[in-house]
Amino acid sequence: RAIEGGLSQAIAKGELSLVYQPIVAREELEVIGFEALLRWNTNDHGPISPAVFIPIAEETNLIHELGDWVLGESLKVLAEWPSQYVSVNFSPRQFRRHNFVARLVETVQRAGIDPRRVQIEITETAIFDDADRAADTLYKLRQMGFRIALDDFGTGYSSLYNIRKFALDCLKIDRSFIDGMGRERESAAIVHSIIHLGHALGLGVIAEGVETEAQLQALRVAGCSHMQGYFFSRPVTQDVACEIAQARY
Ligand code: G
Ligand code: G
Ligand code: MN
Ligand code: NA
Repeated sequence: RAIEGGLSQAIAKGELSLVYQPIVAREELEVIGFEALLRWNTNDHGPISPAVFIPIAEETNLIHELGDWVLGESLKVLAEWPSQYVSVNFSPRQFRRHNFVARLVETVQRAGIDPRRVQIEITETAIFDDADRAADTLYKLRQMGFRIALDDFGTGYSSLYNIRKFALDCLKIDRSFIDGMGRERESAAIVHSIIHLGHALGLGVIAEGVETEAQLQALRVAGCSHMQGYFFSRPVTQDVACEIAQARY
């Protein structure tokens, strides 16, 4: 397929880049980390969304090459921030790759980075399909000091019973629920439930897709610990991320 062919050359052609979106803490709204988000700007057809090309990369081995590039770049920019962590998305196949933990540890050590400044974002599908193996992988990562975030929480098929098994640091509430919060009682109820669940399990909760002051206030009242979204900042270039990180607003 055309996308697959283009993607296999995207790194060499310099068509890939990362943007970074701040994650803020609820009280002072200080920036405690950034999520790294991949962008592909093709010379021939302009930008293609990761929502389109990540699934295609997932079907082939290209996801590993892309993932290695993303991690390498994320660790480079991390060295320019005073204290923040970088939150990196890993697709299910990356997470299940042979020697995933060993490779990650080696890359991070070689870059001279403290694993506590690296957050691994995985989705429910990555861990609930083979729960025992995933639990073992997460345990090892956590032992090494990595942070673990469960992304898009609430949209998958997680068994709440199984979630106890996993060594997690935080849940990321999917932005569809934040979006619906002001309009539908159901979304608001789900947001509150996830925040309570997080507290009960000793996990942080990051609300994604916060776009308005009203959402920020509602989330604060509900006790949500961290937030991310256009209200604070869109994903920004490496240079802007560095300014934001230094300013610690
Ligand atoms: O940034 P945007 O909303 O366009 O991202 C769309 C989707 O692509 C999101 O689900 C996001 O998690 C995913 N994504 C973005 N960057 C990466 C990446 O570096 N690796 C993986 N595996 N997924 C990514
Ligand atoms: O699946 P994941 O959570 O990794 O996807 C993150 C995606 O959400 C990114 O593509 C990012 O650009 C997008 N995003 C981040 N903040 C907002 C927001 O406030 N509103 C909307 N609509 N999208 C957002
Ligand atoms: Mn994410
Ligand atoms: Na998400």
